[in-house]
Amino acid sequence: MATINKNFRKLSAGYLFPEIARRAKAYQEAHPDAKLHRLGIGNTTEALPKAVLDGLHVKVDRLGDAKTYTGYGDEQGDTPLREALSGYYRDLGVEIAPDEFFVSDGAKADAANIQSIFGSDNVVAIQDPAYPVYVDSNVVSGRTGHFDRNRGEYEGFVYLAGTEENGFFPEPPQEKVDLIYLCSPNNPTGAVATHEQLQAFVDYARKNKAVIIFDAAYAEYISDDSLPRTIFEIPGARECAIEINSFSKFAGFTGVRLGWTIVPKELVAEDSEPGELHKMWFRRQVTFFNGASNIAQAGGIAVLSTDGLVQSRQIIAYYMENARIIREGLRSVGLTVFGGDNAPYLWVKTPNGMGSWEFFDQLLTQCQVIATPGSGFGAAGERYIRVSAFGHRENIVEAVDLIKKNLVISKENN
Ligand code: PL4
Repeated sequence: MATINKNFRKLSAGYLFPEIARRAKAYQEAHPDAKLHRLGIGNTTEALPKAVLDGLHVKVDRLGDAKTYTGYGDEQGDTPLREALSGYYRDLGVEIAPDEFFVSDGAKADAANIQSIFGSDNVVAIQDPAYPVYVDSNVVSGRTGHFDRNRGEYEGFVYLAGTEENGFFPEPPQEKVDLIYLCSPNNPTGAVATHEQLQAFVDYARKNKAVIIFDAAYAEYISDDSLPRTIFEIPGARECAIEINSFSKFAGFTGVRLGWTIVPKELVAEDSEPGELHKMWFRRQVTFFNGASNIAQAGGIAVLSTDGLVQSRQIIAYYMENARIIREGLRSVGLTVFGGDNAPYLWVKTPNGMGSWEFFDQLLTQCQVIATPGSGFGAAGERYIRVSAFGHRENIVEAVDLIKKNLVISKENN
């Protein structure tokens, strides 16, 4: 008799993004003439630049000739791409050996799967609010008790709240935890950790033999050179951190699909030797994953070329100009806005202490603008919404104009 993984029953609600899509669809069906402005899901919209397209085309052509055709590659990624990634980190002032990179088909799957190399009794600390994958993957793997609806939290997790008071980047936990998920630049708040803030986590992790899982999917959006773009800029991080990153937002690969994870050879857990976790992730990937698409990997190499970097960064600058337009527009109607300086997300306080979903509905019905309710990222996200800066400029400008024109904010309590 088969039984189910009952941890799935613990999951608090439907996955956030399909729920947003469901509500948007219902509104569209009820208002077929309405033009919706989608600033919800962080989805890239601008065309790939020439240098990257050229890299993709060359690989496609090579697949069309038996003399240059290639089938399965190494599960951990093609060596030229891992060498190019190593060069990219060298330019950031950090040495990572090519064989410490594990190329993937994107950061989401790695963020969900990485917990599988750790014990099921590990205590997990999560930034709150956070990208839902960190939470849900650990719930399904049995590292929590039930979801407490009153508190909006799972029993057993240690939540590290990002609040206005701490600039949306928390301090390390007071108690002993084993795994710590950090995301900087942060989804959803747009906050970026300083060297000092990350150093405090690295010091904590080394002292407690904890491991930091660091999601740097938006690192390329940092324009302030005083801020760290990788956790490996922090002394001691090689012993205690794994970094997950992606070409999705870096280079518009949300549909192409390509990412990477760095597991340094010095990384240790309480009961492991240096090198063991690195070998375990290798073993996990070669067993359960068959490698990223070779076309996508050729595209990744093109992104990391001199022209590819220049052209990809021009597109990032375009999205960051969107962020500036959104920030100024929302502030002009009296909303309190955070983020959007070194990240493509703006974290907006709901007016009059309104609930996140309530404000989501107000933006949808009054302005035909779709944002993401902050509560979907955790209890600390309640009374905020996230606005994504991805989108065509004309759509962004139109959305901001609609908000300026149609959003009704009661002035009394705001
Ligand atoms: C919508 C912090 C977006 N259906 O594209 P990937 O897999 O390389 O990257 C996923 C990812 C990883 N880490 C962080 C992220 O923010 C994301 C993408 N997040 C968003 O709007 O929050 C896209 C979400 C997608 C999903 O469920 O991830």
